[in-house]
Amino acid sequence: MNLSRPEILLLFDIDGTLTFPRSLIEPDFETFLYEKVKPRATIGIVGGADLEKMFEQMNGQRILKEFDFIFPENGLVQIENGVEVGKESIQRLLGEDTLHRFISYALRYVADLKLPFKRGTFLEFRNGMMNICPCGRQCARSERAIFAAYDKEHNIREKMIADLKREFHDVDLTYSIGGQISFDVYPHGWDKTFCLRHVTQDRFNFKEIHFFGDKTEKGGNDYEIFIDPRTIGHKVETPHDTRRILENMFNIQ
Ligand code: M1P
Repeated sequence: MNLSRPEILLLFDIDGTLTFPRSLIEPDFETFLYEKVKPRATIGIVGGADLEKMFEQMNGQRILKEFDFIFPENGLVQIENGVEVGKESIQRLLGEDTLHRFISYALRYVADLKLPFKRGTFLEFRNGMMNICPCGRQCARSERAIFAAYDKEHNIREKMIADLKREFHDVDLTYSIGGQISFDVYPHGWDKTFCLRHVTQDRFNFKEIHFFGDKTEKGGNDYEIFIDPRTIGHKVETPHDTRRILENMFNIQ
C-alpha cells in the first residue's frame, strides 16, 4: 500500500466484521487494529446501531479515542476524533403525522403475530431510523437464536417488510435486515452511504475509501455502501476474514 495514513480511509461495519454477531471484540484483534492498522490508515466504524450499542460491542468508550470517525446509526450521527460534529433526525424529515401512522401500524402488526415468544421493546426509535423487532429487543441472548431459527422457517421479517412497503408505498422508506432478530427502517438514502457525505468533504483528502462488511448482499445493511462507486468494498464473513485482508493490504506479518 503506497498511500499515507491521511490518504486512505478504512470504514468497518461492526457485527460480523469487527466482532462476531452481538459479541465483544476479541482483545487480540482490538490490539491488532489499534497498534498495527491505525498507524497505517485512518480508521472509522459505521454501524446500524446507536453509540451505546457500539460501546457494548467494542469494549466501551475507548473507541472515542481510538477511531478517527465513528458513525452510529449509519452516519446519521457523526463523531470525529471523539467529538459529535453532526446529527440528523427522522422526525424532522418525516413529520409527526407520518411517524404516528407508521408506528401505530407496526405495533398493531406485531401484536397480531403468532411467535414462539414475545418480550419487550418491539420498536426502538433512534435518531435516524426505527428498529423493529417482532419478538422484542429485550429477549435473552439464548432466545435470539430461537427467534432467528423461527424466522428462517417462517420469514416473519420478510413478510412484515413486504406488508409495510405496501401500506406505506407513499413514504420513501428503506427496509433492511442487518441483524438476527430485527430490521431497520429509515428514509431512502439514509443507509450506510450517508456517512460518505461526511468523509468526502473537501477538507479531507482520501484517495481510497475501503469498506468492510458482512451483510453485503442486496437487502443487507452493508449493500449500498459496499457497491457505492466511492468505496472499495470488501466482503467478509467473520472478524478473522477482516484481519486477513488487512494483513495482506498492509503487508503486516
Ligand atoms: O448492526 C446490525 C444490526 O444489529 C442489531 O440487529 P439485531 O438486534 O436484529 O441482531 C440492530 O442494532 C440493528 O439495528 C443493526 O442493523
